Amino acid sequence: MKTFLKNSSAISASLADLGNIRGITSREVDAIQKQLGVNSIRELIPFISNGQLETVTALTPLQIKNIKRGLKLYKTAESRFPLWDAYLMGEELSKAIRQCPEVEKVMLAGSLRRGKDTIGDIDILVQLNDADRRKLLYKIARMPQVENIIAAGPHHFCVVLHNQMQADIRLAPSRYFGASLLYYTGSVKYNAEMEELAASKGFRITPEGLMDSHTGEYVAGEQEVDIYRKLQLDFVAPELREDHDILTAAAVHEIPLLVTFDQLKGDMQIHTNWSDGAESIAGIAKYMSHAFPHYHYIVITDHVSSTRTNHVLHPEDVFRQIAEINRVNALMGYDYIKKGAEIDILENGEAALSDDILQQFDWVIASIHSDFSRDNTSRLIQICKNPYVNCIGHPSGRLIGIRKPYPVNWDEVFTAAAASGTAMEINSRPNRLDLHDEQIRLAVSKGVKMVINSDARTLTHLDFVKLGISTARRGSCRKTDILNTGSWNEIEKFKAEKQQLLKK
Ligand code: DGT
Ligand code: CA
Ligand code: CA
Ligand code: ZN
Repeated sequence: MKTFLKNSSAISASLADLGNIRGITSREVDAIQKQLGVNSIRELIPFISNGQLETVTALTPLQIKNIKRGLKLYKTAESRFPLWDAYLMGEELSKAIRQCPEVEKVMLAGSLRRGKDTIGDIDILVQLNDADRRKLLYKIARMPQVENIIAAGPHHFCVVLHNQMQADIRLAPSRYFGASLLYYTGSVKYNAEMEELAASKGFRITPEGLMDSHTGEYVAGEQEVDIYRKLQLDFVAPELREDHDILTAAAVHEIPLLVTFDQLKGDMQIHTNWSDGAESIAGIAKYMSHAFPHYHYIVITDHVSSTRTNHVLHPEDVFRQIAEINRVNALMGYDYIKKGAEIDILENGEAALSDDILQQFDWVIASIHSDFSRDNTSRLIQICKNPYVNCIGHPSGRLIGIRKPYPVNWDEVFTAAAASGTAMEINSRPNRLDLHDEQIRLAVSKGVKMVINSDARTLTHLDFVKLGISTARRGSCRKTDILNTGSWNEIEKFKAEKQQLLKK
């Protein structure tokens, strides 16, 4: 399929050929040409999006399905990809593109740059000299990640990857790189709001630059911030460019200064091989002290349960685990590892472990692991009243693409959490991202403290916190809203305040 690219002068002709669709027969090509009047893949794509391919009578439903599969036009609601997978692939492609000497700059755009929880396709913006376009296309076609190039215009390549993701690679010169980045970062709704605001000030926003509406002249566009400045707006971080009136805040300089990854001082939910994790306590500590040098502490939070049998730590083994943590801390020379637990919330909202056990831990996360369909408002409010429960884990219970969140009146739960001094987790696992943006914004507005955790089972999972950070940023969190940007002393203070308040 990629051999046609060996001769680069044949690129445009071959790309236009319907016969390049993997597995298509000449009879099928004929039928499409006759009935839809299209001659190229690029012309065909709109007919697929609007369902007209199905009207080609000479094609059976199976043939239609195979043609779509051959093109891998998978950008549909059912086939969105987890943010983490798209992030890894986006970084990998960007790195490969950056290595081409003619390329000056590469940035991720689209929903990936905004940190949305699922991604339809990857958007990449490349700055390069226009004359080098063909060279770059040739190199992209030969990248091991790329299966097929399905469209190649003068400033846009659309490629299908071997892992079935699709990527839009767009080109822009330095003169309007920022304007293109702004446009292709989106969201569509945000772009519409920006366009309206620009129009009210006498400008037109285009991917080629901010233009004067009257003269049509280019005004700004090298960097995104140049355009914001011209419009007298604060810069809006990509994570905030969604459907929530952020431009009003930008106009009056009330954009929050968002939390960043390097502000995190520790990870407060990590599982080890004492319950359902793969790594030893010593192994995790050794790895983390190198891989996350800015962390001051980590909290080991194995599942502790007296009723569940598989992959849990039994309460009678807690003291052995504490002894092991003490041993590793002694080797490290300070109390780097804190002793935590993740416990179940019972049906009636009580903790599944008794107070005397809970008091052994430095940090207790309580989570709902049963009854996922009922309304769990009262259960979550009840657990907040336990003085030894410090945080609610993955509070909404959603598993993206698998399980809907259970019904909860978040207004009431966050009120209870703020009043009791119970933190809420931003769980960073790619299929959780729980709480998510809108819930976080509401929680923070009610004064709830948030904790960003990896909930790792393996060493590679520890990187998930990057997703927790982008999710927190989407929820408008500042450094001060995130408990684990503080020192361990501050966390001790947070715990003490709750115990003081709820003393039994
Ligand atoms: P996705 O891929 O479904 O996860 O979401 P996005 O936001 O990455 O959407 P995508 O890839 O279709 O387009 C990337 C950005 O390009 C989008 O966020 C905003 C901009 N864009 C695309 N189509 C339009 C449009 O029709 N109007 C405007 N104003 N902007 C658009
Ligand atoms: Ca996209
Ligand atoms: Ca796209
Ligand atoms: Zn859990």
